[in-house]
Amino acid sequence: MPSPDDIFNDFTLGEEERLSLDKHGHLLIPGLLTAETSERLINSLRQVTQWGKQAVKGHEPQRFSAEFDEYLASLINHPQMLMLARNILGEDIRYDHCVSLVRPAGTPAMPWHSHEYAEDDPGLGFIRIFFYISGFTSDDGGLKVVPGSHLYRDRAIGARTDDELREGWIAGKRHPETGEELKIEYLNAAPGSVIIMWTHAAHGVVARKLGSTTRYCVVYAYRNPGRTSDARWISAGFESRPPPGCAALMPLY
Ligand SMILES: O=C(O)CCC(=O)C(=O)O
Ligand SMILES: [Fe+2]
Repeated sequence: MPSPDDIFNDFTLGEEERLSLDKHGHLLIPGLLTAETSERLINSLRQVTQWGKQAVKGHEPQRFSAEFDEYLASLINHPQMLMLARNILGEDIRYDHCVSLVRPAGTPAMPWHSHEYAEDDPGLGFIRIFFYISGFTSDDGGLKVVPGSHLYRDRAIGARTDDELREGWIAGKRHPETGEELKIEYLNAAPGSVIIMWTHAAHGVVARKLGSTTRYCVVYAYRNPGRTSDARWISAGFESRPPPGCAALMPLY
């Protein structure tokens, strides 16, 4: 049984999981979030969505979610979150952002893309920890990926459709370690699943069906310090007055 302070059910990210993450670029952990965490997160995300209606440009509640909600902020240095991030990135880590990814019924697909960080230095890692509170299916708000694509550390991956990606970026490329041809994988996630992804991985999101429910998700990002980060969504005010215990995680370098 999880204790009341736990956000995750019993789980240790060991060598096997680390190898899988490094090989594929993502790791799906089904049902990791406790029921209570899921409930609190949904309340927080609804609140953040409300704030979003009066968004100020440059400090949008969606992008700076932890700055608009105390519960979301309290998870930045939650012991289980830090353990997960440090098991992958090593001891020296920084918080980079906390973004709400709430997709109501009818939300269109998100095109293929990747994200940047230290393209020239594979020693500097950047991970995203997605909390897929309501889960998704591969045809309804699902995340799709290209296992192995993260190893190219290419920030410029982009395509509007699966075919465009297959005929474009993927064409002729192989997994640098296994030699297998790269291909698209459509994920399915049970409610409460967590997906960890290296930031350079190619990914896109399938449209949320018109008759579906709202897909609730929030992503926390951590990285090794060493380079600037385009996605570092931390306001000056939040950086100078971080949540309790978070000061060491805030600096850029
Ligand atoms: O909404 C999602 O599932 C993923 C969104 C995304 O591409 C991102 O946060 O980088
Ligand atoms: Fe993305």
